[in-house]
Amino acid sequence: MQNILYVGSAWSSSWSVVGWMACRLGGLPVEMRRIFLSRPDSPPKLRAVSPSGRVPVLHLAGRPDEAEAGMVLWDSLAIAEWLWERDPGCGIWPQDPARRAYARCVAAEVHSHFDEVRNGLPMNLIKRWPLRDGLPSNVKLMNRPGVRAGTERLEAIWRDARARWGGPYIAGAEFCFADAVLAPMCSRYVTYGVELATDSMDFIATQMESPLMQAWLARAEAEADEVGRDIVLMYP
Ligand SMILES: N[C@@H](CCC(=O)N[C@@H](CS)C(=O)NCC(=O)O)C(=O)O
Repeated sequence: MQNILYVGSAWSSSWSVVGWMACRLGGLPVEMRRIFLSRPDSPPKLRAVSPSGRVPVLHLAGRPDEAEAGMVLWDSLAIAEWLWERDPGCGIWPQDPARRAYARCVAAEVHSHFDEVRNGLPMNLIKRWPLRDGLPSNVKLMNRPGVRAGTERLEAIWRDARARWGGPYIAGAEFCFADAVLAPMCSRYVTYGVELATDSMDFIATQMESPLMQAWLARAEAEADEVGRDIVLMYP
């Protein structure tokens, strides 16, 4: 029996990135199964595997005598915390308690909030927003309610984290689960060509260049070839 991680499309399902990165940071081998979202048959397919009707959702294998065998974990943060409990030395959180507490705050805040940024700048890892008169035509998107305020809060988090822990990642030298939650957020500013402060652009570049993000981007590129780039570019 294999652990199975159900995910959405690699190019557009931001929480799927988070769930997959959690499994990698936690050292859990998984078989990935994709369910396309936003299709007429998506809701029944999602409900068949996920109590919330959302992905990522992790179906655990394991021996019948293990407490969690056969369990279904249906939220990225819950998956990450289960992985940490299973192996507290794994890469989900920093080993240092202060860094770990900080990383947990960041992950929890970003997991709980920022819907305006998510909806205003939908994730699309393949698309690049067009230029008009040499400038990205993203002004309207950034002016959607809450997008600027959310962006300013994200920039404040990145700035504080680097000042406190020295970077390049949120709690120092090691990429942890808080970075996994932030990586898809960062990708939105690349997709829409949004110019932020120099230190924010540097944080975003670090996230986009991390080995885990690079591996996920390769998956998104392969999927775009498989599905057809014209279709992928139509989203959102
Ligand atoms: N809080 C959840 C959020 C999961 C979520 O909203 N996933 C989206 C995809 S990115 C989803 O499954 N949406 C259902 C749909 O589009 O039908 C988590 O952290 O796992």
